[in-house]
Amino acid sequence: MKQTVTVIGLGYVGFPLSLAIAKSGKYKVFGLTRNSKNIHSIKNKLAPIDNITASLDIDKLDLTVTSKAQECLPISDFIVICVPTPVNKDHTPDLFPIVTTSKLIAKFLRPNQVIILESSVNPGVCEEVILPILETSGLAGGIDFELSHCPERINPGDPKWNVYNIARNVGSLTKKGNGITANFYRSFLKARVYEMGNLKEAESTKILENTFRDVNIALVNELAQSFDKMGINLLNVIKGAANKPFAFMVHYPGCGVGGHCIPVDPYYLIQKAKEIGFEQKLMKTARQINNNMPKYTVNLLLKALGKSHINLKDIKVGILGVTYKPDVADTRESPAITVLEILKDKGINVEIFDPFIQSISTVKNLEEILKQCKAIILCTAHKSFVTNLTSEKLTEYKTKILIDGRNCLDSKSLSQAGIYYKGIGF
Ligand code: SAJ
Repeated sequence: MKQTVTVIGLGYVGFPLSLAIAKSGKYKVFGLTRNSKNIHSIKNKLAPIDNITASLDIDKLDLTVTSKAQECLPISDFIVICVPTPVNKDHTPDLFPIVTTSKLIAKFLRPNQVIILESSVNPGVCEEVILPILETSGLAGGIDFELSHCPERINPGDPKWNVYNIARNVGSLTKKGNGITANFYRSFLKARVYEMGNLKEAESTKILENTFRDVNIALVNELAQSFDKMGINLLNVIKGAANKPFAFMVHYPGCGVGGHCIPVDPYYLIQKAKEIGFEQKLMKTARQINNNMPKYTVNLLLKALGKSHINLKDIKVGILGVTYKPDVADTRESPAITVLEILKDKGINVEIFDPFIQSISTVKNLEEILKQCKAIILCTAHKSFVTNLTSEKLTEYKTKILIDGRNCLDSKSLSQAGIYYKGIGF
């Protein structure tokens, strides 16, 4: 008799996961979501997200998608929580999705169920937030049911790393429960599954991974500003440092840090540390540096306009790309959105084009924006931009200024064509 699994949340994390579990053929899988759009897509055999591993044939799988918790939670052996863990406007953690989901599970909780959180949280959320809510059922965690944490590691748009081959860490209330949860993941993944000492260790691995990335990006973003003043090409310096065969990991400067992980996760730990009276100075400074990059990028444009004796009133600025990373239709925490807000606050006329986000685009294609805008800020290195924004094309459309927020274009040929080209860090 197959065991039953319910995955709550069918976005970038939950949908590929529910597919992977269903594809193993070992479980009856339910996808539980309130998102009727996702339910509709999946019932019509369409992946609700553009994650590469998710565009597979859905109707051959034992995967039932529903919005009715009573249909699946009471009969599930494993319940996996894959709901968003965003931050509020003041950067404090927004645990509302986790809390409401935990309350929903508590309503149907029964003995021997294994509740697994995949969403990224700071150390302590499982035991201090989720566990007390689940125990309102009258059942005791670690005795009547298990609570585990297996932090998600999805890298949207990555053609190589996917839910099947990315190693995972698992932490639980009890050692026995940890073994059960680790073996559950081992039953449908190819990757190694590592058993951590406890829930807090598992929660902390994810925060460390992403804070590490945010701090290192902040380092090169700060260097981009000082090296620019010193007339040093940071990209060449990074290239040189990268040929060191050990103890160096490349990160690149840019117009800012977006996405649902990197710019968000550090705030969870900053807040947790604050609650216990500790200030995470380095993480906070890194967040300030990265959050300032959209403003720094706009200032590069203003400087270019000044140097080119172009009045702000006389020009329309084109924004190329609004997603937070290339070729992924996701604008969460995207620095491009902040660039747009800054330009609009300055009363600058803008046009927007992102082939992945038609809803925000104000023109239909790249040619249209080049025709209308003689000053361009590139915020996302979509493949189509890198391929088409050649010196020939920009000369044809008489582009005057190009601020390359992702250092992804051929600076030499554009400058030689007489275009005022400026990257971040050179
Ligand atoms: N960015 C830089 N400079 C860099 C790298 C990234 O400015 O050197 C910017 C990107 O433009 C983007 C943001 O940071 O706006 C985040 O980029 P990302 O490549 O980290 O993209 P994410 O958010 O999809 O990160 C995911 C994360 N995966 C999980 O959290 C499970 C992250 O941990 C991975 O390290 C990352 O993929 C990856 O390796 O690509």
